[in-house]
Amino acid sequence: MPYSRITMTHFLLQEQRRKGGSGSFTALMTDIIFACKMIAHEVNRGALAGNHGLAGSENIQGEDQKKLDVLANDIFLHMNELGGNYAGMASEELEDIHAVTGGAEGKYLLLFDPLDGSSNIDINVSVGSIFSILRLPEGANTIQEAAFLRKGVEQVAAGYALYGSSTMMVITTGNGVNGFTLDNNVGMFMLTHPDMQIPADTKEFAINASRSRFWEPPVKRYIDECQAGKDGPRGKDFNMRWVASMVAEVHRILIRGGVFMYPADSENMKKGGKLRLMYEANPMAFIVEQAGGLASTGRGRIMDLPPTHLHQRVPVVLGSKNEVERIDAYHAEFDGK
Ligand code: AFP
Repeated sequence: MPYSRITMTHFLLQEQRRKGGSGSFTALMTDIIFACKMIAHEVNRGALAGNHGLAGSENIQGEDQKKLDVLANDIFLHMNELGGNYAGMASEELEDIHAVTGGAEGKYLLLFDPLDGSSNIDINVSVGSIFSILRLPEGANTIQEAAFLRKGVEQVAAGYALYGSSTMMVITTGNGVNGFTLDNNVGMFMLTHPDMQIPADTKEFAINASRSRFWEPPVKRYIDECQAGKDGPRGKDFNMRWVASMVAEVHRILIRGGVFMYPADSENMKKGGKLRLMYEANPMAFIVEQAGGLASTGRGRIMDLPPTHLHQRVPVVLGSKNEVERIDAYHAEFDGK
């Protein structure tokens, strides 16, 4: 059989040629690919490199930073600054935006969560990096937070790297979703999962059930009905998964369907929810929608939300279309709409 593997770089070049563009996606992604490979290497070396454990600091969210959170953030900032494609960056681990000064003048903004699911690092369970790319607004010559505060529908590309049993990158540039697996021997991501599609129906849900006492009635109703199985109103048995790593949950949903929920509840409502809009919910919503799924707060499309601040939190319900529509309908019914 003739050799037919396609590297991510070649895939992006082909995409760009199809669109008649100048190859900018390739340039935008190159440094992110480098960063993800280096983070994968550090995650993989784990305790051998002394990479496990706490860094002894807190991030802007008041969460204890792990050594690898800090290292992954430094790698992302450094690699993407070198390439000169970005005018500014924003990260889960940084309170303020990071304006890129000196060198080439970038035309894009990069938002990222350098190591999502980091409570899993020390126990050797999957973690990941999430990123979102926006075009710099016309005429913006000083980079301020306001330049980043744009709706998810304005993203030009988004993706994640999953550091699991193999390292994968899954990306969208608004023309479907494609997955690439890192071949460690040659150091390149190869197209292994072309045109990923989320089935519209599922028998699997993911939610942190330890929070059930805080849930709103529509969430409780949905989960109760799933748990009632064959004899309940859904007439079928459901399975439950919770990895506590959004990247791993979204990846599972892209491979075999499912619904993932981190709703606003009576305990986190004041903060707006748990997950962050700009560098978790929006990029994942873009990917999920491009794969035929839906991403909602339960009360509206995530990518239509006008952001108010960089570290804004939102409720998240995403995955198989028919399930997300059902959960939205339960919220609308509860709200009397
Ligand atoms: P960490 O990166 O702080 O571990 O948070 C991970 C996360 O943002 C998301 O990836 C998980 O789905 C969710 O939080 C897990 O939250 P619980 O700890 O409440 O299960």
